[in-house]
Amino acid sequence: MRVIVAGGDGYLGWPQAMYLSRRGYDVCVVDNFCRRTWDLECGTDSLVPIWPLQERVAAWRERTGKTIDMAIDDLADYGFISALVCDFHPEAIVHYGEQRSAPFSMIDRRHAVLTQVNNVVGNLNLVYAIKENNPDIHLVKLGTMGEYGTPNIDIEEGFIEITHNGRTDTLPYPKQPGSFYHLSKVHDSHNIQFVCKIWGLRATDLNQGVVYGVETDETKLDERLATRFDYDGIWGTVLNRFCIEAAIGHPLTVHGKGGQTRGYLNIRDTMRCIELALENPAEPGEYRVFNQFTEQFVVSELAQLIKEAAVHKGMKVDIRSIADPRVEAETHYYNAKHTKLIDLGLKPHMLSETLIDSIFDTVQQHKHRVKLDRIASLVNWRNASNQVGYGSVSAKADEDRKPLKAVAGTRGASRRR
Ligand code: NAD
Ligand code: USQ
Repeated sequence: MRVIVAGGDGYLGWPQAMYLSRRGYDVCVVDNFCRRTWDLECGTDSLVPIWPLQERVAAWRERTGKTIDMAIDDLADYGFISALVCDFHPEAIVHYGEQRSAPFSMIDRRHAVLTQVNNVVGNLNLVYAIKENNPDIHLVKLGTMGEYGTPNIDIEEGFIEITHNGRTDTLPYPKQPGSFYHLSKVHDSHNIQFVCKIWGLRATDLNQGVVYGVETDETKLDERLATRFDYDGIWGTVLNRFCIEAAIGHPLTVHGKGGQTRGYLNIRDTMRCIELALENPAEPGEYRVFNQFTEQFVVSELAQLIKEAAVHKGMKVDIRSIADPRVEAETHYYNAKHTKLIDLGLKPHMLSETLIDSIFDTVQQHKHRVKLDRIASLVNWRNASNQVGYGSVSAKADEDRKPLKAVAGTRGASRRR
């Protein structure tokens, strides 16, 4: 099968491209490297060194004899994406190519707008490119469990049957997202559902939970094939952050009461879920939603699990509650259904000491690269103008915000090249 992986230079997109290539798919990755640019802006970096995409692809060919094609451009450029779909003839598009950090989207107005324009426009361009070139292409779109928020009832997979004033209907499950990023995913879902209805497109919207882990069978083959591993307060997700914090002797940063419950899955299961969606495509006109996670954890329970695994390896670990920088329920009911991918054949990797140990092994190897001043959660949801830059950049931004405009200009210039 021929597949475009949009966002194929990212944490999940790059290992996904290799995973599919190894199993005989013809893969083309699309990326404009905006994530690498955002790292430069935020002073953040992957814990594990990541090679340029061109070198990754060359190393993949050297190791496996297989080719992964590359297309370097912005999904916001419709001419580019439409020409690519026309030339590459994909049967499916896996769409990972969005701004994916909730804190980044909550920095200030510019980052909220950037997130929603980047995500909503890129996704709209993809569905138009499908409609215009081959409406039979299956769109496999990465959404998020955070679209649902934390309602006080069970969370269904996409739809809920409601009886109101004596009449019954099956309706999209109510959405209560908790950041401008999570909101962008809701907008995407609505747009995708709409085009399935009006144009008969086929789409799978994967409401994925928080991903953890850094190793797949493919990333292990060569250090040049490693994927990124974020730990900072903007891009790092909670379980990955706790592992790194434990390894460097930093207290585990539990937000508030730590009663926030979320769905989690190992990066290896992400790879397999996409394969399952591709192997079992939606029907023409069908918009389907799978909840893509394997286990639920309460944040405080997760901190305790990581602490126990770390202590077992001889580390000394403290858990510290810090004032929650987000506006979110710190304790709440949470019970989300997630049977559809299991029914298709997913065999989950459950979080165990072995899995935590393998993350610790990677962290030990690279912990000298940790930038200690990037660990704090610097973005507060209650502020409309957070400062996350370094020294003089922050001071200047306080004064007249020119440095942020300068950064925007740099990105625009690199895109035009
Ligand atoms: P990432 O930031 O590591 O990768 C995203 C990639 O997309 C980057 O390489 C970036 O350069 C590229 N990209 C973004 N906008 C683009 C554009 N306009 N044109 C071309 N390329 C663009 O993120 P990730 O962790 O790999 O997440 C991938 C997807 O999975 C995202 O949509 C995210 O919302 C979703 N997701 C991630 C997690 C998680 O825990 N990491 C959980 C649930 C859902
Ligand atoms: N949290 C802490 N301490 C930390 C970091 C986070 O207690 O140091 C808490 C947060 O307050 C939150 C929970 O842990 O309650 C999860 O936070 P996170 O940063 O791990 O995840 P989130 O911001 O929701 O975003 C991540 C990915 C995003 C994806 C989402 C899936 O960055 O792309 O969509 O997970 S979900 O959470 O299911 O919506």
